[in-house]
Amino acid sequence: MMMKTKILVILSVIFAAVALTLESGVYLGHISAIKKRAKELKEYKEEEEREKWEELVSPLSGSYSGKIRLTKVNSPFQVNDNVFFLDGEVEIEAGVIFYIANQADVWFEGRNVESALRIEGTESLPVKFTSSRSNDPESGDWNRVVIVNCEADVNYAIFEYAINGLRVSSDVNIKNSTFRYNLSNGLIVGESGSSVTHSVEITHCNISNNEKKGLLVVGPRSTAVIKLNVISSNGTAGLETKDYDDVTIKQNNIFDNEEYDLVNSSSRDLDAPDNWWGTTDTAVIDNNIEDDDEVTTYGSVDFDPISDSTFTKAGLE
Ligand SMILES: [Ca+2]
Ligand SMILES: [Ca+2]
Repeated sequence: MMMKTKILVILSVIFAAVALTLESGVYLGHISAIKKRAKELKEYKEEEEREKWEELVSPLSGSYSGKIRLTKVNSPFQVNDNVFFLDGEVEIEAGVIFYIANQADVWFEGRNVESALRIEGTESLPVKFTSSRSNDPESGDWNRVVIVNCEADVNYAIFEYAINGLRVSSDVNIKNSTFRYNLSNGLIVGESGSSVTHSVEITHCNISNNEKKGLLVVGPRSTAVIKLNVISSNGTAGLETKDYDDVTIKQNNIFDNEEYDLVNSSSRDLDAPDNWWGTTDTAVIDNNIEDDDEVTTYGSVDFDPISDSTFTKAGLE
């Protein structure tokens, strides 16, 4: 190759390299501008999203709808009369406390649109629904929490000193929650006469010291999974199944309830295998279960096989 051509080739390579460097610089500049813009857009959207949520302050009264957030900073919330959260989304932060008075109700309900509720308690900061007489609370001080037509996730919540702690007629997942010191029942699943189908999961809960039933399943269209709970020291029954489509009762510790551990007041036979009943004496277990032996119109309960020891994983995680 001639010297002149060589130089030309070298020069054109250098030019190309310089051009490429410049171009990639411009290109990188473009990328970072796009990234910056995307970040701004994301922040703007997040801000806009935040603005759409309404943060409530105490006292609560009347009805609220839309996107509602109850924060620990604004807690505790005084409830003096019935409060309704309707047609929207509700988020309740860990550590929020509701002081409820005068036999008031707290409703979470979708009336015109399906609603959603998230109770986001933690082990150290549960969400508490309790009596406004915090120094001297008594069972029955307030009425109940109701969740109806409202998909709900309930984690680490406490329902205490009500008439009925909680009634649910929705697709609800209840975990790590405590139902105690209620005048009537701790937790009611379903609604008699309802034709709406819903499924309820109750796991890792402590249901104890309620004066009537710890847990009552009355919904004719309910599918309920009741697993790894501790159900003890309730009055008339630890657990009563009255009406249901499908109920699974498994790996619970159900013991030391005053009158009966389990009542099957449905005419259908019930399977409740693999639970700990506080004893391995099957005659004693059957005596503590009110079924066809005690009331001829009731279905029987097949509790075989029984667990021969307590489920250590049952109760709060
Ligand atoms: Ca029996
Ligand atoms: Ca029996």
